Amino acid sequence: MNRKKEILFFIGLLLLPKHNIDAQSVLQNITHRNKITLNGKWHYIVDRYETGYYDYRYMPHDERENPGNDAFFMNAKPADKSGRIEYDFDLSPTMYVPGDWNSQQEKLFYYEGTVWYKKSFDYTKKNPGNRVFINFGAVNYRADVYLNGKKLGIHEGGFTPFYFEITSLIKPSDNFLIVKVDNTRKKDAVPTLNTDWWNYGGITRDVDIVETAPVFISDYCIQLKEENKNIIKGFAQLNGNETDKQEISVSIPDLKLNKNFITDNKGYVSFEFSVKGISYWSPENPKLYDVILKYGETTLKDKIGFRTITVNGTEILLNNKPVFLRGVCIHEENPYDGRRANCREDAYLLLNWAKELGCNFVRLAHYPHNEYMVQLADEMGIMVWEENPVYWTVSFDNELTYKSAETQLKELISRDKNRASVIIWSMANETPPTEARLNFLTRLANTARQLDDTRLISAALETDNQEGTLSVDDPFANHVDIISFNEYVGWYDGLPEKCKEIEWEIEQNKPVIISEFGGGALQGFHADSLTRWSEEYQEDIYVKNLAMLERIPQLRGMSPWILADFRSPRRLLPVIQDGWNRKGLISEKGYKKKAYYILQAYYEENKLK
Ligand code: GCB
Repeated sequence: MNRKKEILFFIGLLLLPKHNIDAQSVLQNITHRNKITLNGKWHYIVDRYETGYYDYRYMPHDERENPGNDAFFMNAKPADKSGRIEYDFDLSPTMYVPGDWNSQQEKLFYYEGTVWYKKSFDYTKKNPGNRVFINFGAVNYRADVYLNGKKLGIHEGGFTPFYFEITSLIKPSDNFLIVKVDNTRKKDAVPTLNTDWWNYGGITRDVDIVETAPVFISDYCIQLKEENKNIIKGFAQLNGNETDKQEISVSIPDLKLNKNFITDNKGYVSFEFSVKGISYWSPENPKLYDVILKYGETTLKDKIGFRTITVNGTEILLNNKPVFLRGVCIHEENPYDGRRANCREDAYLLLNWAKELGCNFVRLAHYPHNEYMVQLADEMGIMVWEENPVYWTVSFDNELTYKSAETQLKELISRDKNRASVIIWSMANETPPTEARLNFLTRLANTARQLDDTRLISAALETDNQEGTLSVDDPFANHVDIISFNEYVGWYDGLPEKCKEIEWEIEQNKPVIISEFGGGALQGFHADSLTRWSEEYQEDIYVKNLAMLERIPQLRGMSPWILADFRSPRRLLPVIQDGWNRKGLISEKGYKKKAYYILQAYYEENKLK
């Protein structure tokens, strides 16, 4: 750097907002760590003008040396009867965490903006020398987090976990944790302004206080090697002593395995070891092994399945055997309550429906779902497609947008890399092919492959229609392992009858899965099959699409759109939609539509495919 550039660089650093420290991304395996939950009722203040964040000169309070009592994160109280404090968390209402605010408060149903949350708690460490962290499963979209009047940092991205160390700030009693949550949609964010799902705001996933030894295993990966079913490979990373070489062990009691490894002087070790007699994970045999990692006195348990997932020409191979993906798309929503799904029971509801439908596969659209979904999919034997929220028209030429997409993808891969059920990372959904977008998605795909070479890469693309002949003419198809696309013949594209005329010319020598097809129906509305919104119309779409898709020689699976009706602000037709996307096979009241049974029968017939 020349002198002038150097000076500009340092001036730049000085100008950066002081307190916007990024959260750390993923503390591996929160489930089995030593933790207490902060879930429950939290006080909240709806702050439309961000009064608690900016002063009257529109300067963020948290960028001042002395923020003063007007800053909401100070949680101030008047010192005496003359004191002036114009907010009070303890007099403000409460709502549940985890949970979106839209479904908990009628007046917040459409709200997009800032809400402040406060939770007070006491905490006694189990061991005085231990370290303490706070972990958030997800906050949509931006979280500014403060503990006891100090800013911990920020996190952007509504669907992935993040954490902060709070060892030096936490006290035995009267801690107050304050989170400013802002779900304002932004053009350059990921996702962007326009989506066909509800922008649920809030602390939508679990919040935990995690206590660890001074040095502990913060991350690890343990998976079968892609090319060899008898080799387990992975890594472990220590946090807290990055200077000495240290011993960690990995054991899998059921396989009579116990291995010791020595870290390098950055606390990192990668390993490979051979194993015999593995019972491989599959939908028919969702075997999970107890895996125990040990460092010093502390152990960390996980339940891990071992399988390989590869492609060979146009085949998808699970444990080296061809598999057909009988899937369905799912949004992270409990339709009964019209809210974000946020607990294990919600995950059960959705995945049980999928199982009953005959699925061995689900596409978790269009963003990372909560961890319960993949944990349960592991247990239930359901293969999973996970997706980054690069949806429709994100700002492909904006480097900051790219960085946000990349961070969210990395956080997702980091969180779920030990889940056998997860077989596909999807980079995006229905993005318009331009040069900038190709570059954006290719960089994402390269990042995903670098982080994880044991899974497949895809993206929901679109088809080209040349006089009734459909093909995939998208240069990003060269960068994926599986060609996936959404098609809506019979709904957005002609009437169901049109399916009969469609020819396929998919030239890529790769497996094909249809990431979406379908149409809308109001459950209980019956008419002839040409009447839009009737169950019969939707049924006909399924009958005709399934016959049409059979004509694709490389067809190796599908995930029709969608398991259940879901809320969308774009769906405004009175009586029929009323704010719901009606393409569900199941209504928001849990009733199955006729099309459900068509797909169920098709999957039953194709079980052995
Ligand atoms: C799509 C989108 C999905 C929409 C769906 C629809 O192609 O990928 O997010 O909800 O169509 O219902 O139009």
